[in-house]
Amino acid sequence: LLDTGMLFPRESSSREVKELNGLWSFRADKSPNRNQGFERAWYKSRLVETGPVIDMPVPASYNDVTQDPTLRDFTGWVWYEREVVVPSRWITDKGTRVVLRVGSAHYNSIVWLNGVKVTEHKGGHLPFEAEIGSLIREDPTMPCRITIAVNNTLNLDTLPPGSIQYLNDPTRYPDGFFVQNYYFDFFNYAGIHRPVLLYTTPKAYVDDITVVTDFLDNTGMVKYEVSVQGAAKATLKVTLMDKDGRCVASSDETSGVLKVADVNLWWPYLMHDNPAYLYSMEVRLMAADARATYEDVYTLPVGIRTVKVTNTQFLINNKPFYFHGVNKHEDSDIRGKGLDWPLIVKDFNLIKWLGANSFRTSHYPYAEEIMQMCDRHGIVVIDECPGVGIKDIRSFGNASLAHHLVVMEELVRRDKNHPSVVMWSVANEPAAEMPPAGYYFKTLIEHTKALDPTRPVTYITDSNYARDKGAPYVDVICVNSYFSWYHDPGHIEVIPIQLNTQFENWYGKYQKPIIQSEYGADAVPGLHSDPPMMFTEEYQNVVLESYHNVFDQKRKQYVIGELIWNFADFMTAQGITRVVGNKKGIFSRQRQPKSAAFILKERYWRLANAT
Ligand code: GCB
Repeated sequence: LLDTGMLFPRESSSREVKELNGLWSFRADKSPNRNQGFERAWYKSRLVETGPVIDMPVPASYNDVTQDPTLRDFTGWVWYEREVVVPSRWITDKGTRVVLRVGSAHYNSIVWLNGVKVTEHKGGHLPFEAEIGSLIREDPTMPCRITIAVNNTLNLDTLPPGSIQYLNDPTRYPDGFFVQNYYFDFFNYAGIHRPVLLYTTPKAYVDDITVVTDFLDNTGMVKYEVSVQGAAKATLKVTLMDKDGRCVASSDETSGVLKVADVNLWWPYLMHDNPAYLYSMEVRLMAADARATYEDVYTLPVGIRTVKVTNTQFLINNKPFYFHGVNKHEDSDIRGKGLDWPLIVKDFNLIKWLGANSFRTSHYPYAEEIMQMCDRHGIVVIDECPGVGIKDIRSFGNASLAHHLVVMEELVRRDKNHPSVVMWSVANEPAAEMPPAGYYFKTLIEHTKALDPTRPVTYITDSNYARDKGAPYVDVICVNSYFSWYHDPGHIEVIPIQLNTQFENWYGKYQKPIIQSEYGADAVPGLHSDPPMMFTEEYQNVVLESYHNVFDQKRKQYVIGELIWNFADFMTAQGITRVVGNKKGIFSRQRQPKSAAFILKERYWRLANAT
């Protein structure tokens, strides 16, 4: 199990944050073995001294920023570097911990400070960090040079998995030709995707906080546990404050239960007229050593709510919750998967315009900044790990499983305190009928439940209800289907019968509630035909409406949600079924509505008003 916390870096009276976003120097290692950077130790000097560099924005995917097709489609190590001015008080005050944090970099990363390796991390969607205080103090006159090498190569043990295929036929391919194959349907954008920053804490500090919430009648309960590092002896003051900053409960213990009278529960928006209520939990740590007294202050937003699953319902605060929402991607023009505030805010505005109450983080964890927005806006989240494209039997092996367990540990550690997160998804459309899938998902789901006993766990399936080997272990059945698209293309009339059969089969076998976790059809914006034909806006409309008719019959029984595929068009690898990306968005990639968006808007508001 992971032995440190990963609290979101926040400023406080004891903590400073310095963002390192902006332009970094950059070079892709295009040497034949992709390894020149290591052979020549590019991290030892300034990057510009070992070859040409270009400007690269951080955060952003590097793929779509230049005019160079070999960089867009690059597989291998790329090198980022910049120098930082560290405030002198951080250096002179030896009681200050200085931490370098990367919000995410895809996929495998190694980080050096002034040529000394400080950390490495496998996995493209979760944060990692390293303490660098002692290194920057070694020679305070030296500039602080940060080098980050990032490799986007996917193999059978990465998550998501992929494989490299060498094509050695000299009559057909140039020398050294290889391709990166992967079995998921979005472009393998790469680079430093989320903010890089330095932050400080005192030497003795709050390392982690875990809250679990409950309520009885009007009394809220916040069960908490604080872990402290760097202090043999410390005193703690935990204060829970309401929205107006008034203390509603407090304690001096490192763990305990805070009771909140006349509790304001955290409700999804549309479900309550005072939704998304957040308390603030201030954790104040006082530690003393022979020379000085340190104080660390960290404030965590806390939403008090419960989640439960029955045979037929999903309950939030004991009230049935029906998911009517979207699947998303972190994806947009030019920046690829790079965190972008205008885009994030636009997407939230569109979600609310639609009247959607939820989304799934298909197919990997999104930036924690997005999870915080969900907490504040009352948008419910199914939090998915990057277990997408597990199709090759070798990806069910021990090494893959071991890594998958670690990724779930990292995800739960980061997102456990978000009230908006109501369920974990450990995978999307794995080859769940293969023999090793039973053991694999049993282990993975049990591990996730041990990490977080409070949330249901699922994975998203597209396999046959009778042969799916992981379904016995999930709490909620999440099914994807594309009737009249990938099956019986053009035949809308099959949808009612096939969709009814799908629901009846799954419910009949498992008696668990079901979410239609994907459905949809591609529509090229502006393409029209009546009668509808595939790829037109009209066809997308009738597919959605046919699905909706069936949802409405089953909604009162055991179908507990519908998530459209997809919120917006997004980029994919090039292939004969994709027209510059996947066009199943109800918004274009530029976030303009197709006509389906208006159908969903009408439906979601109707559903919201019906509950
Ligand atoms: C799916 C996948 C999703 C794809 C979608 C499609 O089942 O889960 O990643 O993009 O279908 O459009 O094919």
